[in-house]
Amino acid sequence: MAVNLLLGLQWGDEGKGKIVDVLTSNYDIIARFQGGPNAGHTLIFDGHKHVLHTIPSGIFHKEAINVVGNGVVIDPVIFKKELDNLSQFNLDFKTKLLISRKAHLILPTHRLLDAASETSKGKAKIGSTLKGIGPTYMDKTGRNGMRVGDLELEDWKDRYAALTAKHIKMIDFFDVQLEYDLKELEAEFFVAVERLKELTFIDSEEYLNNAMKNGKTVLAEGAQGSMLDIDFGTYPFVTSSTTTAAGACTGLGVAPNKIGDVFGIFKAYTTRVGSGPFPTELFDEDGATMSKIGQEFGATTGRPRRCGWLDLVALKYAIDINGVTQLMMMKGDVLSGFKTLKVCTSYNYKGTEVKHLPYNIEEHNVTPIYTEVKGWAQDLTGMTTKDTLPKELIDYIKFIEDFVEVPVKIVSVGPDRKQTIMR
Ligand code: 2SA
Ligand code: MG
Repeated sequence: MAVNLLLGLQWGDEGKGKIVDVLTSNYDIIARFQGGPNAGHTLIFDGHKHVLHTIPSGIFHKEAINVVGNGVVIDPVIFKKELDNLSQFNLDFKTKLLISRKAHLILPTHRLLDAASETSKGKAKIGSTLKGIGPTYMDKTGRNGMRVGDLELEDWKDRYAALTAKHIKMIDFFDVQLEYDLKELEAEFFVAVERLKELTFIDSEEYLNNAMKNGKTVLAEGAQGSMLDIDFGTYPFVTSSTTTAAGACTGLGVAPNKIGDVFGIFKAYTTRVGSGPFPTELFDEDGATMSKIGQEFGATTGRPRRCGWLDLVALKYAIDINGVTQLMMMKGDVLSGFKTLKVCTSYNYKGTEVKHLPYNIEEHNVTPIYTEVKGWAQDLTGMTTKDTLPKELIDYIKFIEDFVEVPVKIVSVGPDRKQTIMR
């Protein structure tokens, strides 16, 4: 049995949470392999909206087991809040939600370090979610981090104290004004750790490989997007984990030859939250319409997301890196009413037309070259079958498929589980 992957191909917020939720009934296990509470996966069903940060999006399905893999970073405080928010559903977390012992912990001081680093950068800041993601992965690769499994050791509080003391010195080094009450943060952290310890810790690589040997199906749920990948994204304006397909191997302990289908999710347009280059960004009425109709606000921080046209150069780049086998197009409904749609099909890079993503895509180096296609007027949100989709939308999809050479298998026409059309 293989692991299928589901990944965002742009700068995050493609709608991964919704699609995992739609697909979950086909899988025994849903696993997160990277990122942490910087993610905001929104699920809408039965008229209610739920935002998940660390917990995999299969949690609402009766049968699915949800695994938080070793590549994830966990903030016990945010995790506890997430569990508390789900209390109304009477879910059996002890059996449905399994946590890798090798996942790293976000300490309160990691969050403070994130804030100190961002403040010290001034205008050049990354625009991080301030959840402590960067500093936690730094401690992981710097071999200083604390892991979930450490919480089973007698002396975990000593380790915590030593790492925190080091962080405080580092915060001082940044020399920025930061208000915090460490005692208060610590008290909250210790309570949250006790809640986390009530869950089941596992050696997730062994668990997943055994499960697959026993015929179980696994869906690995990515967070953020390929253009935020630590290696292949718009560095340094990226997150600190491997958001691309390879991250599922290192973040779960499954071998590359166990990867089956790779589902690539993209929006019919593009959004980005945080700083960094975004060649097709719009600063006009069209961008404002996408933002308004698409309700483009960060699901974790509430920040407005920047909006722009679909960038097929960047999309094709992401598809290649991930080995995408099927595409899923989200939020086509938001584009209803645009007479003409622009699609970026190449860049003018320092005076030359290029069809690949160059090393520098800052706006002074890159201008998008657009192909115009006809828009559609119809409201898509009530449509349920592919036969009802307007011709112009089908042409738009066909244009994308021809360019990237991968089929679009799902078209989402609204945020609800039910607003999903299979092709
Ligand atoms: P970080 O916090 O260190 O990972 O931030 C680094 C960059 O990665 C971006 N990033 C994201 N981009 C889109 N969506 C994300 N999740 C939330 C959402 C974001 C929010 O679902 O809306 O609520 O603001 C996410 N997480 C990280 C981030 O903006 C930085 O550019
Ligand atoms: Mg999101």
